[in-house]
Amino acid sequence: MAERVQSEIRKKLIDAFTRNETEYLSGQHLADIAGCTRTAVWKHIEELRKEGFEFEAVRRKGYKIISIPDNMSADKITLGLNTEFLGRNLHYHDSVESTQKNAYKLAYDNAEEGTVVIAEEQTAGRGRMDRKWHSPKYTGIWMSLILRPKIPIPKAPQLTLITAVGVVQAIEEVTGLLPEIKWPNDILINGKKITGILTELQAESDRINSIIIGIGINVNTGIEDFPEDIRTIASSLAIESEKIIDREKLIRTILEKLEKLYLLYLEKGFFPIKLMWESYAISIGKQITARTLTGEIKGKATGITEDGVLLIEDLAGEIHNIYSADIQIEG
Ligand code: BT5
Repeated sequence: MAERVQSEIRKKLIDAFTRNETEYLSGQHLADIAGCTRTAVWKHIEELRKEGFEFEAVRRKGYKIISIPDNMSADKITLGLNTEFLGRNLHYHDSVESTQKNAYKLAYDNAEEGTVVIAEEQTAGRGRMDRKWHSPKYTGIWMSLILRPKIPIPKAPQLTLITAVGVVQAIEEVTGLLPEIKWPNDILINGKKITGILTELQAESDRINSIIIGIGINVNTGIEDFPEDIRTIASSLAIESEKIIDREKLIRTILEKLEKLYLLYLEKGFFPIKLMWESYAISIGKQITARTLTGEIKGKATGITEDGVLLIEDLAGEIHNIYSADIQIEG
């Protein structure tokens, strides 16, 4: 709680500085805005300096902001974040093994719902089934979110689809690009993978304790940043739009879209999300091959069920329910 109050104060201060970039703001004025003492204002400014913010301090006039750092910071991300709970408790790291690992620990220690872990780099980023997720420094968004929905365990995969819809909406809004979803967890642009989503559970017997949603987005990644083996299948928002994208703005937009969708889901169930998801899905109506742990199924993807399960109709007209697989689109 105390941490939350401190970060609220800090947000109010940055907000005041960035709205009045050309003016000096007195210590007292800042203290009034932030609802703290002048000593606390001074301490926060020192903390911000350590994060790379630059201020000019002039006796009797106060402080003026000179520059904001290039790398991301929890403060810059949450500045102007318009959510109720998602991302309000935000843990930002320069480098971690995997944000999933940090989020797991936080969830285990009872972190509040909506807690988010973000890192500039992952040294052991993971995909599904322990595959590698390549997460080079300063180029992407590598983040994990903690949610605690009161839903039965079999419905947990729906969270992957909700997340995909939120990420697609946010990418559309921030970049103008039109991404598509490949069931269950890939977001593609021009057929190349931009985003992967990894949904993991902490559960006790039949009760979900928390759902950890990992989102990896190639944002300002250059083609040379990808290892050889994924260069032909992966791309980034910057490559596709030929522009550098503001990562913090994209993170905020994702958190905002996702919170809205999540609340809609808790109130109205999966149906409205299913309709949105289908409007972005590329695999539906196409001939696909689904590789599951038990074998390969070829056929036409006819849709998804209320629970987010993929339906494939094979050549014999038999319908298969696919809970987890890698999909290849044949045409
Ligand atoms: C995924 O797995 O697509 C889920 C990726 C989730 C990553 C996030 S980042 C934040 C959080 N922390 C983590 O440690 N993970 C999550 P899957 O469908 O299994 O796809 C993995 C495959 O994608 C790999 O085998 C590669 O072929 C390919 N791949 C690896 N890195 C990639 C990248 N940066 N961009 C595109 N494709 C990549």
